Amino acid sequence: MPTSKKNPSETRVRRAYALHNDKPHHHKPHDLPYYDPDYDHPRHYEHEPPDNPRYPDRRIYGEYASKKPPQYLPHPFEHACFRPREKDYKPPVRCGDYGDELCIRKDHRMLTTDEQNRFLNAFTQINIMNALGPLVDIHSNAIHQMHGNPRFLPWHRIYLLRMEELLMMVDPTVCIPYWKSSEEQAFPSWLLGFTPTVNLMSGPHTVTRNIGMFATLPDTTDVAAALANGTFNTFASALEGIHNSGHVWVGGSMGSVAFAPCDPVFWMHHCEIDRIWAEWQAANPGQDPALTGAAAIMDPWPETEVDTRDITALGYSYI
Ligand SMILES: [Cu+2]
Repeated sequence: MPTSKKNPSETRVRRAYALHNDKPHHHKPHDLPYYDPDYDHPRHYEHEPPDNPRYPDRRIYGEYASKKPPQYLPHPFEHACFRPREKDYKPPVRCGDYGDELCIRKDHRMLTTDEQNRFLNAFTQINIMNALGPLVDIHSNAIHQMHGNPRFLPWHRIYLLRMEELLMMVDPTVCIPYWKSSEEQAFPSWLLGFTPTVNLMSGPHTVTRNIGMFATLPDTTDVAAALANGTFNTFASALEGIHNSGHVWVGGSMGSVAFAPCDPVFWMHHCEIDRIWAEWQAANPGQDPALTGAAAIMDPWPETEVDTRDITALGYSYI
């Protein structure tokens, strides 16, 4: 592999190392300060996600989980939570495990104040335990080929599920609500003051927004037009376009692939995209993405495209 086409994460590690050494560092001769894209010799991406010894939970991080988790370093949840005495325990809040709870995903406008608070509290908890950052980092890794092709919908279906499982480890009553932006034409007001800082591989990122500055929000006519498509590829590409505009409409972190999942509205936006897909699936039985071989595996997780077809089998529903 030519040294000028290094994996970006290697560069990041070297940069972090240089900072850590606190010595002046210089560009090495092979670290050119410019880069001309060359389509005949595309960038080489590592096929193995980085080994991350801090996150041994394979259920959530898939191939990103440590291959050899050190004995002395338990999962963040295993030692981050105090436990009350048995006689003081108040179900259902618990920590470190989740079972087979079925999630009923609701329109965020149907949530009670208590449900809104539980969602934001669980989001905050997984964030301060540094369990959210590595999930966001998975989204910044282009090797998963999750945008601009038929993997878009099935891949994000599993991604949402992993997030929901993480939230449910803190509070099993929490499900990801959906944001029907085409109908509302407004940002969920209860999220406006919530701009968390998330620790990513690239460093801490604080959520910003630039609502309505750089795009208009697709409306119900756009969604109806997407739903009218009779084949998966025409439907999914129309829906991905609507989804892209929603990202840009929120702006700030949501406008960037690497940072978008730091904003809780990312999950509510994708929940709505997933809900629209489920609605289309019910109306177009048997129309599945044509994915085979490696493209049919929703890496870094083991689920295949076939596993993503039935949301009830995945353990959730929409009302
Ligand atoms: Cu995405």
